[in-house]
Amino acid sequence: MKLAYSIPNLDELSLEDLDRYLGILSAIGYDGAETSVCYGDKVDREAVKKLLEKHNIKLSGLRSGAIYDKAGLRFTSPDPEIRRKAVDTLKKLIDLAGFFGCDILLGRIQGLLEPGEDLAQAKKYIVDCLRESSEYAGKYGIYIHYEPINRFEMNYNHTTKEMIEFTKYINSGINHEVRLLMDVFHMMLEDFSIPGAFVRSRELIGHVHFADSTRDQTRGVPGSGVMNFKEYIDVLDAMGYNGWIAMEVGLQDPDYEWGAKTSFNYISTLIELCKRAK
Ligand code: LER
Ligand code: MN
Repeated sequence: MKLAYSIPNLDELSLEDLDRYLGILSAIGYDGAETSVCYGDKVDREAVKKLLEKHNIKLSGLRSGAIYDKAGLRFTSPDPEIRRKAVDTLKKLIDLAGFFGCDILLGRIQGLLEPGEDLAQAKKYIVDCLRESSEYAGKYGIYIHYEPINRFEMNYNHTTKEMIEFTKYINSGINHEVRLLMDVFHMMLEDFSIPGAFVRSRELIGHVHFADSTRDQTRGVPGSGVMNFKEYIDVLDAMGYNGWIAMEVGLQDPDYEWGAKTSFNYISTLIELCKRAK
């Protein structure tokens, strides 16, 4: 399992600040940094690549939520123009991810359902948009990881069980499968049990987010709340999961370095203890 920590949105970070964040994470011992981008074609990919190589840090994935939160584009829009723009903007992000050889993390771009919109029709739109996008990602050999999101941040597609079913249906019509992004913060709010949700996701799990239950949507540092990370790590290990675990924790400076260090020390210790358990 590889550990990553969040950095601010790549297309809003100066190269100096990116250099600083990557230096902090590299010094702590992280394998990766996770970030969000709205317009993939606006990122100076060569300069970013140089800084990643300088600090020996990989991108664990590119989050796509800003395409909805910043550009206001969504898969569920009744307006075909908006859906087309959402997919085309995502494809530019996939081009960037393909350049870095990292995957795409996706959830919010499906968009909140507006009053009066029909969920069944909205899900049909999502199927078309995601199938087209996943096949496009296949060109680069990278994957889209689709995230179940809790009821306070999205108004449908909440539980692991319903998202396994929905993702299997999406995959039934394409060659390059969509995978699942399992985020313990959402699982805590929506699933019967987190270990059970992980085990059920085993055929589709492709990426994991860790954060603790405290604080608001900025999410708490692992160890600061009620989450049992020892159990989650052991279940992931038992499932043979060896992908990314990205800490999706608040980015407030000046706590940033403290949060990154505390998270790394806590989670990497549990991973080591799990490895050594007979
Ligand atoms: C993104 O990974 C996430 O967990 C939530 O912020 C989605 O709304
Ligand atoms: Mn998440």
